Amino acid sequence: MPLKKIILHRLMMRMIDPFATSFGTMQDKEFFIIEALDTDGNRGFGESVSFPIPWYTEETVKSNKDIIEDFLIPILRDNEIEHPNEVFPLFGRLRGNNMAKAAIEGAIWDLYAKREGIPLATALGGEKTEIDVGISIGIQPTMDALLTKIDGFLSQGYKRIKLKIKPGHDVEMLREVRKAFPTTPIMADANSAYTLDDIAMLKQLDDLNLLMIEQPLQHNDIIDHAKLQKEIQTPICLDESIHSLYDAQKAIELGSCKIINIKVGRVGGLSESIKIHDYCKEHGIPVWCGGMLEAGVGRAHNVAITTLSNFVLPGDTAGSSRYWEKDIIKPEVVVEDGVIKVPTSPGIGYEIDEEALEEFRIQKIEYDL
Ligand code: OSB
Ligand code: MG
Repeated sequence: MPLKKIILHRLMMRMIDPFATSFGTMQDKEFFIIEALDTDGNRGFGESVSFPIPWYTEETVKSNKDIIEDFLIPILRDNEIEHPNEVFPLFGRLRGNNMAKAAIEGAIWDLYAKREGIPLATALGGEKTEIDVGISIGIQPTMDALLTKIDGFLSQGYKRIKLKIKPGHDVEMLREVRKAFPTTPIMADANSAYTLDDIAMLKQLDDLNLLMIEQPLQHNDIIDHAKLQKEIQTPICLDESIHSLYDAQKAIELGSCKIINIKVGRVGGLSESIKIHDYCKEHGIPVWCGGMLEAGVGRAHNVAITTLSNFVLPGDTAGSSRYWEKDIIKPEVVVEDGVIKVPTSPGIGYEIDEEALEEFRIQKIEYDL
């Protein structure tokens, strides 16, 4: 691929509602859109999903910029790339920094699919024409507010509800929700808020018929999760602990989880996501696509990867309007009856809304390749 230039667009967007988890509350989202240009005038787009504060993983918006500028751009300058599958191995000499790597790789995948004239989903080997989606609801100030939120999202058609939990806001809250919504597919996400000392509480969740509990224990752990999974019936889904195919293999071998949440940024990109997907499929482990409160570009990538066949559980890829007054793509991602129709035009299948990009942009940096 005749790569010509990489552009970093640093954006600041305000979410309609604050999003509260066990690790903190977010409303203003600062992130990068990465644009990859070739010498033929094609433009591919990726999105970096790191947050300004390193409370989900160790990466930050600033660390992403440094890694991209100091290491990833020089690698792109020094190497010819025929296919996007070559990008992650080229970056492989550098440890970690998966979100920085994934943002660049994602832009190159989009560029590749556009050059081939095929949808990104097709380029990735996906076959679904529409995907099922659920919704992740942050911790709410009151029980009434929470029940109203759930009701509203169910009437919009979302196929499963994910509720954030933390110590003191867990089993009783979930019991009340289960009472109000006896048959709704519900799951809980702890974002690493518990330890094995909390096993008595975690066992009580078994009565609530939850689809799964996501990342109850420490963010890099697979040992204690294996111990916990032996003690509880609720399937454990790992999020934070899985950074690579290697992690997925070890977690499955140990019995640390029965389900895996794949986030493209967390695992270093689409190529590694496909590998994890394939390995999980061979080993009978269902996967679903997690979210990082993405704007339209990252959202479009999530839609594309979810078209692979083992994404059998509804993901967190909600519609643009759940987060943003105005998104940066045209059309926006729309959810109807709990499904998103997969776009059929080349690449990510959504156009960049150039006016919106400019409106939200706080910095633009260009790197010639
Ligand atoms: O743990 O899945 C998570 C948001 C920010 C950081 C971590 C997580 C989340 C979500 C929201 O659950 C998913 C989304 O709607 O994008
Ligand atoms: Mg999670």
